[in-house]
Amino acid sequence: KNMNVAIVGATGAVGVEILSCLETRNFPLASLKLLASKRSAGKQVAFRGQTLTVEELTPESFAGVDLALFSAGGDISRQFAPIAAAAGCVVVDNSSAFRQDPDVPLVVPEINPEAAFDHPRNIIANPNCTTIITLMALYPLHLQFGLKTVIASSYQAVSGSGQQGIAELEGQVRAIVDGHPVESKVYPKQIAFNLIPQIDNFADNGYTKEELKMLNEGRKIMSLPELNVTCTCVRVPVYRSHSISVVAQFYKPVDLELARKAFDGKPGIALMDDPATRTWPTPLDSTNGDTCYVGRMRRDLAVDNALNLWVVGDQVRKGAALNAVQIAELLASR
Ligand code: 2RA
Repeated sequence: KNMNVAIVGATGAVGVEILSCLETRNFPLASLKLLASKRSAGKQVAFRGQTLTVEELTPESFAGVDLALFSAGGDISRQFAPIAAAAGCVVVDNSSAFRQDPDVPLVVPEINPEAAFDHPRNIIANPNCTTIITLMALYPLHLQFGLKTVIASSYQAVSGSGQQGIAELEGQVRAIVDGHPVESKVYPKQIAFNLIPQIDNFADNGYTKEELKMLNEGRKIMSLPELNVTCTCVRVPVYRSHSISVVAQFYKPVDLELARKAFDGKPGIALMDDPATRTWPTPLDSTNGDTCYVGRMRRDLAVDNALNLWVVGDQVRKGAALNAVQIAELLASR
């Protein structure tokens, strides 16, 4: 069914990638509307050999729209997603605004596709990028061994902060190479050649909201209310892909050879793992691609009945834009 689609936040890092996914995946479009702030209105954007003009987002923008893909921050989603939904539009929202709402499904198409069709508020939430990428590796293992506990550390690309994050890293590297003073606006300290152990705000328990997303979203997406997750999320000077180091403990006895086969035939995830040939995935291997990669898989030495593994994935694509478009494809398929 050809759909009338709108992209809210069309000029942002994720919005641009959503457009690319719609184009390369030949999404069944009846029409496409690009919506952004007043500042971006009027911009010309190439799409399928045509030129589209970015329009200013207003409450009236959703008339005649079947599906709206939002990636313009939580405030815009909280204000406009209910307006779009009330206009009869189904919203796929990339922000964290509705993810924990019991009436809003939180969907990774490879994990819980059926949840996408139960959206009483006409809103479907796209999970956080780090959650999506980590679960792409953990879910096949969960099916084999029953996931119990996750201990993770993430190494998150600056694209997670949008175009401004990418620009800050590039600007700082250039300044350092040229011997010019370094400016930090997006992050509290220099990110170039550095690591920042805070992503999003702190909660009362000393964790950041980013770290609690892995716990809360993991439980909801896999319907595992007993799942235990502890996570440290770190910003690293990488442009586009997130990497996560994971210790995953299971209920059923773990078998490494069986675990290595768990990804066979699973779309969107692949093993890249052979220590003998120094084969393991890096952020540059997943950047601009649709596939998440798993490597360094081994039985954990400290935690019983657990696997230790390394996962990488493109934060802008599978972490955000591609996952949202795949949800849209699920809806278009019915
Ligand atoms: C980040 N996951 O990386 C958050 C939002 N994209 O900043």
